[in-house]
Amino acid sequence: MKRFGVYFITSSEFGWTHEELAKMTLEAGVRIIQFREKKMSTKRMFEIARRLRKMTEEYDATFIVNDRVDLALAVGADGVHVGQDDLPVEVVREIFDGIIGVSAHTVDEAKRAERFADYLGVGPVFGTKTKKDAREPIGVEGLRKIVRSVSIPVVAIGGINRSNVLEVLKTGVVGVAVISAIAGAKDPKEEAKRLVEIVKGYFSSLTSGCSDSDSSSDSSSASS
Ligand code: 3NM
Repeated sequence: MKRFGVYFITSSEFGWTHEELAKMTLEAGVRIIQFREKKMSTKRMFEIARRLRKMTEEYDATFIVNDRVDLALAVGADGVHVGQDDLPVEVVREIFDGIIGVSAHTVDEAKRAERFADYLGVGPVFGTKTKKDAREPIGVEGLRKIVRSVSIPVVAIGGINRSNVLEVLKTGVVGVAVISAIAGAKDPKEEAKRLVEIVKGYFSSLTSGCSDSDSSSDSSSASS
């Protein structure tokens, strides 16, 4: 697993379908898509997830299903992402042979998940309206602390957009997970393109050695 870059999470709450958002963001250069849906029937979710699996395959992109290991297995997703209140990650590891992501909000949660997870989703970094039960924002410093405390890749989440993405990247994360900055934009494809460009630019500046990132905490080239 290398850098994730822009990790887009689909949502049906911004006037677009999951498929429309996936298409626009894949065309914009996003290469990791998570299907996140809390309200639909399992049957409907299965149909959508199957289509997203096909679309991501066509773009050679990684496909992750949120919460639902059963759906991830049923559609052949590359990965599943679970929260602190979902199936315990050690159980997911026993039944799912793919990429496993876990949400963590504290150093303790991060360290506990680290043994079984492939990557962590850490946040909310900033305030977010998208997740109704989101915890208090941890801020860039809170994020940096967690990144430094684990040796697996970290993806930052929560209120991330074009104007704050660079300070987030400098903590050493491998990517930024985004919903509203893209799904809530007037032109999601254009917004995704811009965000992808900024993130790519940042990572290539690291490779060419001309960034002011905190190299002691930079795990963004982590591989697993
Ligand atoms: N998980 P936006 S915050 C899905 O803290 C989700 O674990 C979070 O959406 C966490 O980019 C969040 O619109 C919402 O803020 C992210």
